[in-house]
Amino acid sequence: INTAILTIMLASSSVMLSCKDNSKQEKRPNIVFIMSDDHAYQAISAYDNTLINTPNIDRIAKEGMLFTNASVTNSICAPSRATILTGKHTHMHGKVDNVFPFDTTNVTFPQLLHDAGYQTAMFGKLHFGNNPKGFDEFKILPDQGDYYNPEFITNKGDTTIMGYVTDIITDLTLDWFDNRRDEDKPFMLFYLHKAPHREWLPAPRHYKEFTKKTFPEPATLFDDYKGRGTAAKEAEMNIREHMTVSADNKIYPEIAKELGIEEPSEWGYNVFKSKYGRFTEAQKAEWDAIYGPINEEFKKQYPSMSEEDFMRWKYQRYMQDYLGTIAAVDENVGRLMDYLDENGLSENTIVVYTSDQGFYLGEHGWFDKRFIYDESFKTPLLIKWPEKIEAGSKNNVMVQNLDFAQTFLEAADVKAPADMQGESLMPLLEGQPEKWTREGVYYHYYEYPGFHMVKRHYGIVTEDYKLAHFYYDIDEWELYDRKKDPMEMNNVYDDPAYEKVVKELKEKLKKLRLKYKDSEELDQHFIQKYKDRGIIKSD
Ligand code: SGN
Ligand code: CA
Repeated sequence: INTAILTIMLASSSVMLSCKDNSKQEKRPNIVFIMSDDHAYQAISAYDNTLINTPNIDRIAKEGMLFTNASVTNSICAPSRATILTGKHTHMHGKVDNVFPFDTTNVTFPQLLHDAGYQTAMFGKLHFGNNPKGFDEFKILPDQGDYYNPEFITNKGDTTIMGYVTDIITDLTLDWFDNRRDEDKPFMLFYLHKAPHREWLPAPRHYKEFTKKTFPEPATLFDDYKGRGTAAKEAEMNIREHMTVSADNKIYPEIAKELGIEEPSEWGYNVFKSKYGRFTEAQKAEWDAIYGPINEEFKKQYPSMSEEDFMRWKYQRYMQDYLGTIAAVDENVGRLMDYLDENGLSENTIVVYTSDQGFYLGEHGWFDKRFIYDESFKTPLLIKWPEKIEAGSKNNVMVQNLDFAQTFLEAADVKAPADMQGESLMPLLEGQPEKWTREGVYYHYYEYPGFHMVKRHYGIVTEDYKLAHFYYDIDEWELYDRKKDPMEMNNVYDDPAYEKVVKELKEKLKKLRLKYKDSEELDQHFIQKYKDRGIIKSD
């Protein structure tokens, strides 16, 4: 009898416990983490409406908070994503570049949320080299993925889905909401766009519209890099010199060859052919109807184009396609936001919109990213959470992608591991910026030699200054006065007027390196890996 009573008591207490747990869990917020790939803040109208209107992305800021000073710790795809997941600088989680695989023994915040009872799902582009851990469900693009008729890796095998990637990622997400979301649990959803990553293929409904537009040129489109160091001069990301006329500007390889245009490499032609080769006959016909006449017009004009005209033409082609892909991202973010509203999910859901880094839209004559300079260092960040964040608020403090993990863990009432290196954004979200004490942030870029040839560098960024050390095959320092020279045109490192500033910042940088456990030895360790791989020849 005693055993029977005990069993009943135990059973009922566990029912009570689980009821209690459920009511507690219901209060924990859902998290929707929206990230696009290479989405420059200059191309979100909540920041600047010169280039494009993004009413749906802007809704997140209107109903929440716009961060004007958010940045990444290493401006490149996979390292940024690994930092977001682990809450650590790239030298600590080890994924310092797009080259080497992510070490899956790292603890990521989705694993911790999953252990704490969250339902977890990921749809879209992860770009990691391996599958994410801690997810109940994922459907991710292999590597960079494709814009048209993309393949997906899922936890139930691989599949190809016909159509346009940005629409498909949203369809997959809404299908999960409708059919597999567990209403008894809070959820953590990663909704990750491939767009607007290079080679910028918009959906037909948008290329029809955007190829007719003309965009204002940035003031520094014809930058000659005179006021900068060797790294800016030697980087291979100038629109005129390094952007391909075929893959990037969508000139058919036959026409480019006929005109005698020398591509930076055969690569441009091959990428064009492989992307165009994915189209169905109907997609090809729609494409040709719009891009065919652009090609014909270019054929007529190119022979008499000056170098300047060519730069201008390439910039316009670049913007038309890049921004065209963003139009689809914005529409689809709207679909998701509407779904949350219509299903009573908006109130207790944190919605984040960000990118894996910033991007150059012709500033300094560039495309791509990687540098500590503002357009690539900064990243868009908009957060909405009606329960906590005052609608329409703005925040100017220096936050980083390093801070997401601890923020989400705190929001979910889960203790963050002691070795995470960010800071929870909770005080900022709750309108208590005085609790935020960070004075400067640390940055370190590694992928050199590699695509676009941006040299290895690390540095410190404060509200007023930016100090960077470019190393490995050079030893150069750069200092920018962010207030007086917001476009970062003049390196004032050797200017005697800044002697004191240099001294102080070097001291602060040294302290940050120590705090985050970065060092000369680690710099050498990551160079050695390139030697072992044969990317760098051993001396
Ligand atoms: C590709 C791009 C590069 C880009 C890297 C890294 N070329 O190699 O322009 O810098 O990816 O991008 S592409 O035309 O082949 O796409 S990242 O976002 O994945 O880091
Ligand atoms: Ca990216």
